[in-house]
Amino acid sequence: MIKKTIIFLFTLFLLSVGRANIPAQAQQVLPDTTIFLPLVSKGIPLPPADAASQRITVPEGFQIRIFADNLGGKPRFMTIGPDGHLYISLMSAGQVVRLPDRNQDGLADGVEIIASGISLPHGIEFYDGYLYIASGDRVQRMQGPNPNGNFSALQLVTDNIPPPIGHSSRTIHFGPDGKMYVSAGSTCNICVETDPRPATIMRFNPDGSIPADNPFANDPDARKRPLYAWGLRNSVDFLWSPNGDLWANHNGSDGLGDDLPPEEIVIPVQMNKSHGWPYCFTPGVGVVNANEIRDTRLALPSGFTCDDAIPAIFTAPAHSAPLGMEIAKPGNFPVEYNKDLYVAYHGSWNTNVIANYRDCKVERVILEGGLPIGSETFATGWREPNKKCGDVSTYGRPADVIFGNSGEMFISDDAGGRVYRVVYSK
Ligand SMILES: [Ca+2]
Ligand SMILES: [Ca+2]
Ligand SMILES: [Ca+2]
Repeated sequence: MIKKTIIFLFTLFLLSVGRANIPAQAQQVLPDTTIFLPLVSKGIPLPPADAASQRITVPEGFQIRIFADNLGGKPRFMTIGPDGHLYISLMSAGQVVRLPDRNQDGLADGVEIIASGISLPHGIEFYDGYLYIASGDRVQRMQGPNPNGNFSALQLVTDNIPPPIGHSSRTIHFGPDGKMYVSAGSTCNICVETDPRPATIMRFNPDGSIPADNPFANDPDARKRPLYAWGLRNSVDFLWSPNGDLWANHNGSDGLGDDLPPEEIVIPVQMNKSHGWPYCFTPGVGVVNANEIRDTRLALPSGFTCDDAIPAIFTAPAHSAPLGMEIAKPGNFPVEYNKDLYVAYHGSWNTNVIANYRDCKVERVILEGGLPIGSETFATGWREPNKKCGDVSTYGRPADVIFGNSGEMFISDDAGGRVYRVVYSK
């Protein structure tokens, strides 16, 4: 019986060779875990060793491979579509593309352009039949994908988003309340913004209108109406915790040396509250339980103290530069790994002492009872020894981390132009 099954599976494998052009739907009727028996370990395909597996270190039992290479235009944020395929923004190319793996060999089959001509597309997320795209000064959406994989034309959702001055990435996620949240970083390193929208997380209805329970829903200044939370210098990513809380990261300011301010990795965001910047920051590195302290470069506004700011509950060394992050999904990683938070650190360009050069890596933030209790390096090796991330010798810099439907990890790399796939295969 076992022998028969193996012959059957091997026949399916042979049949599947050379079928790259058959429609996705036809392929989906094939068993999806055992067709590629020769390459499969623990039910998940593992391509042969490559340049990434030779230089990037991951924990024992994990394997990293290049999923897609030669992606121009700074690959940044990723999401998995309702079709199970990976979508990614190519920020400086103005495109959103799909990287399907229809033959399920663990390698992207090609690059399919879904949208183009967008100014600085960054955050992307599917919601209620649409792909939403947050870009420089707007959110747009497209209906789809239809069964042929196609999308409708782009339509404007809202342009009540600050223009891309300074920090230009715009990140979008839909909350458990069915609202659309968009983060926008500051225009400057440290300053008092004149436009109320930079350095905030904004909240909209999915059609771009303003929820009636927003703190400034009826403000005469229309720019204030989407504001949800502020004092967030550059929250490149945010998500909802296992307990349903909104967590954002935040890239701290420059100019206070190699060690200050600590990088705020997990900020439990609260509506209608400041989270510190530009006046205050969370002290300490690691698990913290302390009020924010003064950044004395700016005078406090009247009626505000650092005790009024919501502090981070987990921080990292200054200039670590957290970008995309996601909590693991079950299916592939061992149970002790598959409930933790994984964060792409872009690494530092702005530290001076070699020992303080912050690595470009993927960090595992260990969660217990739904809260961070510590962290460790999960994937490292992109920079050369004693060189800064961003140096010409750097192989790449992680920009986003997401998990696929089988629990495998994808890492985007906006310096190397790649997406990597990490699986546990012991
Ligand atoms: Ca493939
Ligand atoms: Ca803060
Ligand atoms: Ca994310």
